[in-house]
Formats: sequence, C-alpha cells, structure tokens
Amino acid sequence: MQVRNDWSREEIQALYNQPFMDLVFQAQQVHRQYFDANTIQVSTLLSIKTGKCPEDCKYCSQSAHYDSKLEAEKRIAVDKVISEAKEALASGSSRFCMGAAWRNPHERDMPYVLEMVREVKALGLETCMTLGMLNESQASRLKDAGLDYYNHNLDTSREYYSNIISTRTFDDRLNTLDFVRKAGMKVCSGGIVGLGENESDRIGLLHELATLAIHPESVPINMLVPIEGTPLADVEKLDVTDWIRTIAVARIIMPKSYIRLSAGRESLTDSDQALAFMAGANSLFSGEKLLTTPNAGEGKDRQLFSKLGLKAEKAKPTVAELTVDAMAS
Ligand code: SAM
Ligand code: DTB
Ligand code: SF4
Repeated sequence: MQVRNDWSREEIQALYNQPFMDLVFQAQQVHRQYFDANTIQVSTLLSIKTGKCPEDCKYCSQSAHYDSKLEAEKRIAVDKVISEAKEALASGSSRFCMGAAWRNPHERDMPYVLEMVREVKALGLETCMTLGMLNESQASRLKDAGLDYYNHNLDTSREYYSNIISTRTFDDRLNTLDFVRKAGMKVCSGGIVGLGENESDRIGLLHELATLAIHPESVPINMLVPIEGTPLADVEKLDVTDWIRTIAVARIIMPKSYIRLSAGRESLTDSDQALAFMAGANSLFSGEKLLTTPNAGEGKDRQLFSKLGLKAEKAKPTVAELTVDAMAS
C-alpha cells in the first residue's frame, strides 16, 4: 500500500463496508508492510490543568458548561510533572503526553509549559502536549523547546461537528494543525467514535485525516467514555466492531501512521483489544488514569502484552546517551 493523500470518500466507504474478516485481514497486511506487528508504542498521559474549560465539547468531563462533578485543579507544579514523567519512563513508556483543559494557552502559561517540555525531553522521553488551539508563535516556541508531538483532534466529521462543539469551528482545528506542521512538530490527530454519529460521519472523519497534505504521525481513535452530567452521558453505546472497522480503515488509508487505541479501553475485553491490534492499532495509553477517567492500569497491560507476546517500543535514546554509547564502543 502506497501512502496516498487523495482518497475519495467513496473509496473509504467501500473499505469500511467490506466483510469484517476481509477488512481486518487487509489492515493486518498493510500493517506488516510498515511496522513490526508485535510492537506497541506506549504513551503516558498527565493532566497538567484539570477542569473549568471554557469550551463546550459535549463529551467532556472538563467543560465548565456541564455539571460533571469533576473537581477542578489549578496548574500542577513542574516538579510534580517531572516526577510523573520519570515514573512513566521507568514503567516502559516512550512518550509523555501533557494535557490542559484550555481553549488555548495564554501567554502567561507559556514559560510554564516550555520549561516542562525542556525538562521532560531531557529525561529521554518523547514529548507531546494537548493544550487547545495554538497560534503560529506558540507552535514555534513549543517546537524550539523540544516538543515532538502536538495532539489536537478533529473529533468527528465536518458535518457532525457542530452537534458536538459550538465554541470553536472545525476550521479552527485545521488551522492549529497547520501551525503545528509548519513549526516542524509531528501531528497527533484523530477523533472519537460513539458520539451518536452515524457511519458516514466516521467515514468523513477518516477522509479528513487521510487527505491532509501529510498524514498525522499519530491517530488516536477514542471511544466515548460517557460522563454523567454531560449531554452525551446516555448516548447509545457503539458496537465494538464499528470501532474496530474505524481502526482498520485508518490503518489502511494512513499506512505509516501510529493508530492509537485511546479512551475507552476500559470497556473492552482483552480479546477486543487483540482484535484492535490485529486491525492495525499499534499505540496506546498506559497507566491508571487518562486525563480524568480510569484507564487499564500498568499491571493489566503487562498481562495483556505477555498473553499476546507484544513488546513496548523503546524510548529513543537522548543525544547525550548516544554520545556516551559511541564513546564506549
Ligand atoms: N483541551 C484540549 C483539546 O480539546 O484539544 C486537550 C484535551 S482533550 C481532553 C483531548 C481529546 O480527548 C479530545 O479532543 C477528545 O477527542 C478526547 N476526549 C475527551 N473527553 C473524552 C471522553 N469522555 N471520551 C472519549 N474521548 C474523550
Ligand atoms: C486523545 O485523543 N485522547 C486522550 C489524549 N488525546 C489527550 C484523552 C482522552 C481523554 C478521555 C477522557 C478523560 O480522561 O477525561
Ligand atoms: Fe476543553 Fe478539551 Fe474538554 Fe473540549 S475536550 S471541553 S477543549 S478540555
């Protein structure tokens, strides 16, 4: 499978609607063209500022528009972030992703986030942040500080988007992705399934992602974690096979990207997850918690990896470590 950016919606729909076995088989074949099928990239997430977000994303526990009973927290200290990052490294994560419940970072927040990026990067971890919308100058300062990835999801199709968020537009999101790309960072962008969207919205989301000029290097496919108090608390649960289909199609149309099994793993069995890996997912979040909701803990994941013979991708060595190795050999 060649990397293509000219997928039509009809082609994507045809892939999505194949018999399930054919789809998963094709996805696994494409997966093996570019990746080791038994290696999974593991990231750890940390919320650096929780709750009271001015945006109105209907799925989110952190929006100030809904009463989700979440306890808001102020920015956490950089020292605390560094000690969490050290733990993540020790437990086998290769990437540390820091998230804040902001519409966008204010200028007063920039020294705080830049210092954090420098220090996490110096530990030898890949760095990722998700802070809401960025302007061009913020994107380039984050890149200069050593930020490897920026996460900003399209979330759903352009058509369904306004049913989910009204406080910023689909094009605002694309603009931020553009600034991230131009600054030279890697893009992490995907979406959520199970928002009450229909199949054509899942296809629309995949189409938007796969027709970006450069595919996102990382594509999180979240399954809605229903949050009491939010407008989507009682939405009907999406069948797991639709999540797997979304993952498999993402794998086929963005063959070199990491496809991440993101929020929602708590509601999956081990065999569902094995099927998702078979369909080409090769990245996940480890740890007891995502940003505000529970996640499969490290112990459970260790068992799952051992059962399936999977290994975690190693953190890339820092320049300093490479120099020491070169001197020693
Ligand atoms: N505030 C930033 C933003 O929205 O860009 C960063 C954090 S936000 C929590 C990151 C992503 O998490 C969202 O775009 C959404 O895709 C996902 N997410 C948030 N709440 C979720 C939920 N309840 N279930 C599944 N995914 C969720
Ligand atoms: C992404 O796509 N999923 C992660 C990460 N990017 C930041 C967040 C999932 C959040 C799930 C709900 C919560 O824990 O609040
Ligand atoms: Fe705020 Fe992000 Fe939650 Fe939307 S998803 S309400 S922007 S924290």
